[in-house]
Parts: sequence; C-alpha cells; structure tokens
Amino acid sequence: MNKVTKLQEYLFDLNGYLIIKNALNKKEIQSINKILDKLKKLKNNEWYGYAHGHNYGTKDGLNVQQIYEAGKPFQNLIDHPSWINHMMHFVGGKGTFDQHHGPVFIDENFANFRGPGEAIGIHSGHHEGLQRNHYRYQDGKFHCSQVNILLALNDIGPGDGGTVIIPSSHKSNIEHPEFQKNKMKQGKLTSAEMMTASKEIYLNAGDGLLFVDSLCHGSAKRTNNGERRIVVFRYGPSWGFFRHPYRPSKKLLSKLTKTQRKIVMPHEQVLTPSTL
Ligand SMILES: O=C(O)CCC(=O)C(=O)O
Ligand SMILES: [Fe+2]
Repeated sequence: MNKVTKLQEYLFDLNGYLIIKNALNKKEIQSINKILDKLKKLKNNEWYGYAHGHNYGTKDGLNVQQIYEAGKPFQNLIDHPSWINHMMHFVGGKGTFDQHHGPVFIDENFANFRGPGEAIGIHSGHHEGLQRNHYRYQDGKFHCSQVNILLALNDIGPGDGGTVIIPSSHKSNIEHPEFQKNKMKQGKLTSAEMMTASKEIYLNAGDGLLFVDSLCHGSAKRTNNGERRIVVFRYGPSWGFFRHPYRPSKKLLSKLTKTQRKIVMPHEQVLTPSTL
C-alpha cells in the first residue's frame, strides 16, 4: 500500500490536491476500459445491472453512477492500494469516533464520458463554507469531509477537456470574481480554463488526481474529437451519507471483503425485535 509521504502532506495542505502517477497499471486500465466500452452506450436514466446512466442536464457528458457495481475491476478501486491510505489520512479521525464504523465511506462513485463541446462548469471553493466538502487541519491532523480520486482512463492533454483547478482555493475566503454563478445556472458555463489563476491538469491514462472537494474546480471544454474517460470515487468519514439515492446492492456486498463492505456501507442495519 502506498504510504503518504511528508512531501505529499505538505503539498496537499498547500495546494489542496496531489497527482498520483501510475495509480493504475496497464492491466487495470485495460480491464476497466473493456467494461467502459459497453457502458458508454448507456443513455441517461438507463441501467446496466445496478449501475445507472445519469446526467445533470448540462453539457457535461454521461455519468455512470454506482460504477463499483460494474465488475471486479471497479470493486478493486474501493480500497485500492495506490490511494486508500491517503484517503484515511486526509479524511482523518483515526482512532476516534469518526472511524467507529469504518475507515472511510464512499458517498458517490461514477465514471464519466465527455465528448467534443462538453465540460463541467467551475464549482466549489472554501468561500462557500460547505460542511460536506470542507478542508481542515488541526493539531497535526487532517480532517477533510470529502476527498476525491479522479482517475484518467485515457490520456488527457490539451483540448481533451481536462480537470481545471484553482490551486489553494480550498483555503480561499473570497469567491473568485470571475465565477459566474448565474451564467452556470442558465447552462452557459464559465470557461474554467480561462479563469485567472486556474490550472488545467493533464494526466496520462492511469494517473489519479486526488483533491479535497472544497478546491474550486471544473473542467476545460473538450475541443478535440473523441472522448475523455474518467472515474471518480469520493471518500469521507464513516458517518457521512450517500449523495444520491443509490445504495450498494446485496449482490455487490456479498462479493466484497470486510474492509470494502465497511467503506461502501459502514453499518449493517440492526433490526430490533418487537417486544409486543
Ligand atoms: O469532470 C471533471 O474533470 C471534474 C469532476 C468533478 O467536478 C468532481 O469530481 O468533483
Ligand atoms: Fe466537482
């Protein structure tokens, strides 16, 4: 399992993100892409087993929610050795209440396909003060509410619609003046890549962008032909709850290791017998 280095701790605190090179090896990328070749045919609101085609109604491409239901290559991502230690470290709470029912919890996991002309508008930032995605460091420990791993399944370079971040905005107190919320609402996206101080992240297939969700981020508009493929897993404390009304299926739960089960469903329901 990859350990968190002192330099990674420093950079994550400073910038709000890290890049994990070769988080997935060639074999893993291949087996994931083989399944994604089938899933890309899904339409919004169509099911593939327990995985669900989904879209926010903007031009941000197709999401396949509950991607951990789509086969073993995705199940393996739940506690993948390239980043699981980082998630436990940055979500924090080790040995406390926060980890009473499990090391961390995945509240959303999906694949995303994005084609020409598509992008996701810029969102988040510390100025919003949201509990769900906040960044906190106190007394030598991290306590983040949501840390994401965004995995590139093909190379993401200029024109491919890469993720755009505003480094260090997980600590910013002021909304970016170029953040045009109203335009976003109208479906006219602020071009994240045009914003002052933004950085477009280029990744090779298999690299992972690990970031605290309060970092202001979005993506560049894809101008190249073809598609961008990513998978995102979001981790938070075990007491968190699912973002969407999806739950892991019994079939999936029966296949997972004990640790994986706790990460996708920290509690097994306790049924109190009736005393009547
Ligand atoms: O599609 C992207 O590059 C960004 C995805 C995103 O906003 C997220 O994972 O929170
Ligand atoms: Fe996001």
